[in-house]
This record gives sequence, structure tokens and C-alpha cells, in this order.
Amino acid sequence: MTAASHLLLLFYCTDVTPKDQPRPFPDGFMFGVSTAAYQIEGAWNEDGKGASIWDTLTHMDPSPIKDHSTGDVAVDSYHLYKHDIEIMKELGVHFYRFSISWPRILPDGFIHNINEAGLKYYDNLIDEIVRAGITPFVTIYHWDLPEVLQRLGGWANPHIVNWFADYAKIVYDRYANKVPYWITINEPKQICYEGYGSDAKAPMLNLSGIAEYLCAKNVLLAHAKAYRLYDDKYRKVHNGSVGISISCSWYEPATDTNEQDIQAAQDARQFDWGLYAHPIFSYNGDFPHEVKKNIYHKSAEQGFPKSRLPRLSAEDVSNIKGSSDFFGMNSYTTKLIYRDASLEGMYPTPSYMDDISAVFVKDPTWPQAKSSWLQSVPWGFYKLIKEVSKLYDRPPIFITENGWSSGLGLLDEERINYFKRYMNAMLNAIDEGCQVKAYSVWSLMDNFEWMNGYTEKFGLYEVNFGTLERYPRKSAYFYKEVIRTNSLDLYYEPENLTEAGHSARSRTTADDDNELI
Ligand code: PNW
Repeated sequence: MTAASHLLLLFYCTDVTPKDQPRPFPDGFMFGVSTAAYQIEGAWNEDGKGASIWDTLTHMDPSPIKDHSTGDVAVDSYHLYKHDIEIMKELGVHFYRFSISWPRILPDGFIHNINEAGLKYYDNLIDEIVRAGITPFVTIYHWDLPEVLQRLGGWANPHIVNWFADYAKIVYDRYANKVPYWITINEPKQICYEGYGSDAKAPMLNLSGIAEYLCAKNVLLAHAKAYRLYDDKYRKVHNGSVGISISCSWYEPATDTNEQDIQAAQDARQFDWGLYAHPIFSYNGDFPHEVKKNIYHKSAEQGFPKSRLPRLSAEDVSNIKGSSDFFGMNSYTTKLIYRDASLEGMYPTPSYMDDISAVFVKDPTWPQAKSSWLQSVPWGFYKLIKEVSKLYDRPPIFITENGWSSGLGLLDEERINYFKRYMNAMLNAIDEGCQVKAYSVWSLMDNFEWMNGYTEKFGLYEVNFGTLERYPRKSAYFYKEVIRTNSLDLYYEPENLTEAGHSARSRTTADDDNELI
């Protein structure tokens, strides 16, 4: 059987088995929307906020951001938050996952200088969310590290474990009585690999093969310390749930017969998410075997006196192991993997990519989003949920992010198709015993998409960046119906929506001429 026909078969087995009846979600299933502070708030220097590494990066000249934009204003949710809560009410979401900006609370990173105005902002935000009957779901750290801490090495400095726990304590002290769900840290891989091992995110260190592994250990210890702190001081009274969000892609061997490709896909999964998930969720609580083995051998060949992957001591392991009440999974896409002789000399040494020793390829037949890395592969999502459930003994899983990027336009059929197929795949995994308890769309509205500025739109609501008005896309009506009925109807089509019907949204001509605005 060819790889293509194999994939086709998978597609039919696990994806769109036509279901005439709407498929119910389990009782009590929670639906939400996700955002992050730097991507939506704006107000970058208002009311005593300090600078973050994203302020520094976006203000660099020449700018590394695709459209040279910044999050200085973003979608101005700092001032428009009440309106954003209104549109969430319109959607009927059960929870809102948003992040707290560390430098808004601690302008210099440390706790000697606490910015009361910053704390007050989140008081108001949380109170308004609760008043709307929506559950606040807080991410303590979503990438906007105080610049001062970066100058001290940021996530590569082991002292950050304490700096982060000090910050978490301030946040818990203030909000634990109102916030039942917590994510300590969003996406260690994106922080460590993209920020430290490459130049794809702030602080653009690009020190691959070393920095991302130092960062990985520190992120895990910082997360664990914040988790233990909640356990010791807050859980008894407030009884909340604390977890971590790990970005997880599925990696599929490019051929199903070649042992090397199968092993390469297994390695890629462990480097992508096992590196962070294994120490927290597995029985032995250490880095994954595949990761330890590859880095150890490569390091020895390269003349390093010991493995570039730092060791976790017995104490580290006991702190990290079990430090999550649920598996927060951010998942978007799948990649094909192969490994053969052509790899020789392909990657710099040392590097993360050389440590994995595999080639990542795209299948051009898979639907492609606006973001180059994002393709719709629902059976990959199904396999991912199944594998995580199997490896870590069926933990409760919260899908803390899933979404699709497009250009401008309200009639976003592709996004609806993506959601239909991914939710269907998720329901298949639930039917087979996976404990998926919650699902959250990335994102409520268009926002600052990191290095891609405002060129890629992930919103259920389109934002006019001239007027900052938010307009529901067709997918918003679709999601609203899913939530209202607690079921997925693969044939549901929101009616009577036309692009022109929304002309009242007064797009500026500049918006039409230039998608980059
Ligand atoms: C997430 N991948 O990052 C972030 O948490 C969001 O802040 C971001 O806006 C959103 O996804 C869309 O990019 C990821 O390649 C980016 O698998 C890429 C991947 C995963 C997560």
C-alpha cells in the first residue's frame, strides 16, 4: 500500500465517517475561547506596566515582525475588555482562557515593586467575566517575560524557578478565590525551542542544542514549584485545578513500512512534547528515553564532556512528577517525518534538529491554512489524543487551544470545516475512552500573531484594525450552535450570512488594499 493510500484509509476510518445525527459531547463538557495578554491587550506602557521581551523585540529596528507591527495597541482589550466579554456572552462559552502579563504586575520582574494598577486591571477583568456567568481560566505565563529578567538570562537562568514562583504567589494570593482553573505556563516548546534554540520568537537567542534544554529543565521546575505552591497554600480553601499547556503536533512516519521512519516519528513526538510531558505525566518522571539517548550519543560524538540535556535529580523528579491536575493540550496540526542518508550534514551541530535527526515534510494534499505551519489533519489530532492517553494513563485532557488561520473575510468556511473535522476526531477519541473534558478555540478574535504580526487571522471575530470593532465570522455562529446544543452537527450551516450583510462594519479602504494592516 502506498503512503498516500494508507493516509486515505486513515482519513476514512477516523475522520469523517458520515454521521447523520448530531454527535453529543459528554455531559458537563466545557467549551471556551483562548487569548493571551501580549496578543490582545495593547496598553504596553500604561498604568505602570514594565517592558516585556515582546516590547523589546517589536521595537527593534529593523523590525523582525513580518508587517513591522507591534502589540503596543493590539486589539486594545485592556480598554475594550467589557466589550470582549459581551461577545463571549453572545457565543455562550463556559470559560475564558486569558493570560496575565507578568510585567504589568511586576514591572521589573521581581516582587519588590508590585504594580497595584496592574493587579486592579485583572480584578476588574475577572469580576466582569464572573458577572457574565463565564468561568475565568488563567494562564500565568504566556511568553511576555519582563525584560529585566531576560537580561539576567531569562528561562536559561535556574533562578527563574524562584522568580516565577514569587510571581505566581502574587497572582494566586489576589485571584485564587475567583479563578478555578489555572495554566502555569503556556507551551514550553515554543518558549524554549523557538525563543532560545532558534530565532522564531522572543528573545531570539538562536543557541540551538544547548539553550532549549537548559530552558526546558527550568520551565519544568518553575511550573512544578508553582503547582506545589498552589497545593500547599490554596487548594484546601479554593479547590481549583492547576495544569500546564503543552503544544503537541502529531508526527506521522512518511512511509508505514520503513522502520527508520517509524522510529523518527516516535523521536519527533518525544522531542516535540514528550520532553515536557514525560517528566510530569509518566510513571518514571524523567525526560523521555528517546530524547535522553539521542542527545547523549550526539553530545559524546561532538566532544561534550556530558550530555547537553541537563539531568533531573531525584528531587527534581519528585517535584515535577504528577505536578498537573490535567493535561493542557494545544494542538493544531500534523507533520510527516522521514529519516535517511540524505540527512548527513543537513543540520548544524549541535542543534535540536540534528538531535532529532529527521526531516519534516508537508503533504501538499492536506488543506493549508494561512499560516505556513498549519494544515488540517484531523486523524492526526485523533492519534495524538489516543497516544497521550495511552502513554500517560488516560489523564483528564483539556484542549486549551485549537484553531485555524485565514486572511480577512467573514465567510470563513475553511475554519468551520477545520472545527467540524477536528471536533469529530476528538469525539472519536472520547468514544474510545479518552478523558477529554474541555475544548477551547484559539482565538476569540484576530490578534497579534507573534512574528506574523496581524497578517494571520485566528479569530472567531474579525477585528477591523482601523476602528478596532469586532465582527462575528460565520465560524462564530457555528461554534455558538455547538455550545448551545452540546453536540456536533457535521451538516450544520449558519444561515443568512453574507459578506455584504456585514457592510456596516465599515472596513477602511486601507484594510481592503492591504491585508497587512
Ligand atoms: C500557539 N505548532 O502557538 C500559541 O499559544 C498562541 O499564542 C498562538 O497565537 C497560536 O498558537 C497560533 O499560532 C503555537 O506549530 C504555534 O504546532 C505553532 C504550533 C503550536 C502552537
